[in-house]
Amino acid sequence: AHANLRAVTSSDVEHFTSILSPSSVLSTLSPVSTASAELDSFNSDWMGKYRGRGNTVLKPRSTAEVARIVKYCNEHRIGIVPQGGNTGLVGGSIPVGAEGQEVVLNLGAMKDVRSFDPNSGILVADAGCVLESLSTYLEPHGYIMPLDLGAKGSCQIGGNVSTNAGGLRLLRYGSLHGSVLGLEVVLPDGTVLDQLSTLRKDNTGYDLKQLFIGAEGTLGIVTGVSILTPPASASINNVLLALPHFDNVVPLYRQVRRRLGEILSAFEFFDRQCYDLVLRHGQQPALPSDEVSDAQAFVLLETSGGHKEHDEAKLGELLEELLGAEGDAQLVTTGVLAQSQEQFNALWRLREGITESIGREGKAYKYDISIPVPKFKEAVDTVRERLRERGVLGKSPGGVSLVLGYGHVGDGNLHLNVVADSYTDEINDALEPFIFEMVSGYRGSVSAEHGIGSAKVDALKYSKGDASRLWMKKIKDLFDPNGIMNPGKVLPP
Ligand code: FAD
Ligand code: 2HG
Ligand code: ZN
Repeated sequence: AHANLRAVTSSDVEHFTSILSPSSVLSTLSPVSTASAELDSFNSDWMGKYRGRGNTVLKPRSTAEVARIVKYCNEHRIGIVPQGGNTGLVGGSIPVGAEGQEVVLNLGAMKDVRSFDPNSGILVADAGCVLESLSTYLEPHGYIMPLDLGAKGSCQIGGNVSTNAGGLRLLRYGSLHGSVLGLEVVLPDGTVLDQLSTLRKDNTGYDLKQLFIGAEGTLGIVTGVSILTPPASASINNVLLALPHFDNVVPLYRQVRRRLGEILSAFEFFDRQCYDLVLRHGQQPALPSDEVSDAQAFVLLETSGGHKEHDEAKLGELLEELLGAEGDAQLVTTGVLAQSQEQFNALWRLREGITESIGREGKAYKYDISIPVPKFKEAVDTVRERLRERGVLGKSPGGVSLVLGYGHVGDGNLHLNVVADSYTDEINDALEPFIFEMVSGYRGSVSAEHGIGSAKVDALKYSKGDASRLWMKKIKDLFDPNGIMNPGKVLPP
């Protein structure tokens, strides 16, 4: 329970119905009396790991409505959990307090594009716009979103900003700290902070909006986003390469960067187990199985450039060089260059489908860490060995079936996933703080992109020292002195 907060009552629900339209309030309490099953999807996360006990969900339709809710909750010491597409992987979008101590404030009903300037590529949108719908909106204008992730069909731009989502294009278009130009945020006292700038350059004092990028809903509610979108490339290709072992990934990355230069737009890696897993869950093999029987690692690279012949010539030379190499110089066993839009999509599905396949396979213990790329395999092997020593690897029932490694090579971000049939203390204790200590030993980060949420609160100290955590807490207290905003997330109490 959160000591500073009280539970929502019928009289609060009555108030919410008076300030919002009737369909915007879901509550098990009177006068609304929604069946509790209808609240299930708002109280459970994408992985099925966290279960909240919120009794009230509010779906405001405007910034003014958000401000009214927040002001009331602040005055009455009711917690608020901002929720976007609920695809987060660290239990950040689910209430963790006692029953009814937090309302879920779901942004899904705020989904309009506010403006788009086809000259500058600057898009201003409501926080609840689904990422994929923004891509679809931009398509006829010849622009794309600067970020792309497997959850695009459900995650919202406000959620992306709040988690500082990375994804598959970061290598090319950089992080949201660069592409977000402005934000509109409802602060914990109900003030609307209008920083919805559409300027490329603005050096007038502290850049407050940066604080909300990656704040995971602990400092305020993002209601609008201004973002710089890049022009769509005329020519896009992708290639899947099979590697005999992981050690070749780094030299391959160097060679690919040298050869492809400015047209490289993604360089993603996944290990053998990931490849077999996605095939088991319905993806089509991209390469004949006898040709990849010895492959221990796969790399998916993408190019986006302005000139078809130029790009294809560059790619052709690279593939010739890679596939023609012999002896020690031979970094890849085989590879395939997509020949059609269908094949292009199918290659991407092999990579993007990993998270979903893991979800179908079992329960995942997820670690999204930044460590030096040459250490990716060592880290995965070390964790597997640890689980073996603890007697939980392969144990049935209740044991670990898979330890997988994949991720964004260009960003130094490894996704280390441990898959088991259930979430148990035994497995958790074998993994934590072991993995965090390992990451700290590499001078890495315990979260490269998914954030801290409720899952990694105890791990924060492995990446942020005493002084950093102290100043983070001061910032939190300054914005949210009553501790109503996403309580129990990011910072230890
Ligand atoms: P939610 O899950 O609803 O919320 C996430 C956090 O942000 C919570 O703490 C919540 O309180 C807060 N929040 C949400 N909206 C707001 C708002 N408007 N104002 C203030 N706070 C808010 N992440 C990556 O970084 N890279 C990836 O490649 C990637 N791939 C994924 C693939 C799959 C299949 C899945 C399921 C997830 C993936 N994720 C990835 C994680 C997740 O999708 C991202 O973190 C995403 O940005 C979350 O957006 P959302 O709208 O679903 O937010
Ligand atoms: C990805 O890169 C996502 O696919 C999800 O960040 C990673 O599921 C995961 O651990
Ligand atoms: Zn990722």
